[in-house]
Amino acid sequence: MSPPLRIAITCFSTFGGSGMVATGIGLAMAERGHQVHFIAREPPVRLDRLPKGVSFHEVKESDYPALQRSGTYPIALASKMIEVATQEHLDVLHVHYAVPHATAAWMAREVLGDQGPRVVTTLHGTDTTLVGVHPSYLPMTRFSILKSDAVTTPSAFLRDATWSGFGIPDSFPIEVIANFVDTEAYAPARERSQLKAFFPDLGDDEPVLVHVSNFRPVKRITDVVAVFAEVHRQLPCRLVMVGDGPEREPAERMLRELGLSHRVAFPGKQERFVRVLAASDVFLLPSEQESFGLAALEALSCGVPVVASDVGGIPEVVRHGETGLLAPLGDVRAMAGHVLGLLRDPARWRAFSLRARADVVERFRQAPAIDRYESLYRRLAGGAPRR
Ligand code: GMT
Repeated sequence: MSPPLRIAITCFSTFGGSGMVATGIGLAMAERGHQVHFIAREPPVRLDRLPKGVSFHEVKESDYPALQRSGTYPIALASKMIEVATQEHLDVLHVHYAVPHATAAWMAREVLGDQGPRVVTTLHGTDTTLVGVHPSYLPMTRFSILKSDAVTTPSAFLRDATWSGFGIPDSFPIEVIANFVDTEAYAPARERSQLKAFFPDLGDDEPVLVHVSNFRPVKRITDVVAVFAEVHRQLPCRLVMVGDGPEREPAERMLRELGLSHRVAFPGKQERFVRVLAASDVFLLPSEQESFGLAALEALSCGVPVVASDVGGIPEVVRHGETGLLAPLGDVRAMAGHVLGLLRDPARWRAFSLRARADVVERFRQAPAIDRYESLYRRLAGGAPRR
């Protein structure tokens, strides 16, 4: 039997898909007997327990006044990576989101030399499509990607966008390992009582739309409201908006102006929203950009069809016409038409729901994805050449 690996994982800890994926990988690796060290500013949201084999290393920054707004986090992070790598004899350092994690990993590895761990960088989205290619970050992000011993993306879309956005030749290997979902935790369960907590007067057949995100501009939250308003005009329904962020206020204002506030619930950031999700009828994701769309995957896993914009990696997750329906970016009328087409035809909705669940079980289960990461780690730890 191969010996257990010593793995460190760095990610952003706040409400967001990349931290959830990173945490899922770490916990699954620990279950397989590997030693896992999370290195981050604070424990990732889904790391609410430290099971056997898992430890957390906090990155602390100095509060010295002259350093304020000087962006010293990558230095503090690299220093912590060096400390953990030295103490724990790490085999692999897996960083999620290139800016600034891949750069901190490169710095740490430069200090540690040939004894240092192999670096895996998983790109997640805006680290390629928005932030990483911003002129303020591009040269360092590109360099840090090229210096990683292995690079992965959750979709073919993001792999191709990385090659083109950073001017990296497509001979540079980027492995696509799709994000995954815990299909047991995210399973169909249509308990209407979950929704009545938000809407006590909810009618038995009244449809409920749902959206989950960090409410950043890229999610086009006001399009969620516009789609809902158009559907509601033709078929009374409700909307649950799980999450929080900068676009919540404009969305609430828009709902007040439309006189629809009483039809919409904003439960805020919720870690345990799966039962609300599973009880809802259609998941809305009209994003400007998504490298993958983890929230959509979680909905599909619960058998909830998705109506989304046809951008980025979404078509790799949502099969148009089978598990969900896609429309051009910003085309809220088309999206509303898609929602109505599902809600008005229960047999069609049911066919989408069954196919959604089956497709997720076939393509996005956790175990095969973890197998891919584990064999990548073993390949690197076993002496694959360094970059
Ligand atoms: O890149 C971001 O905007 C943040 C990132 C995150 O931390 O959640 O989201 C990205 O990574 C997720 C997990 O891989 C994907 O499901 C999201 O589609 C992706 N977001 C974008 O591409 C906008």
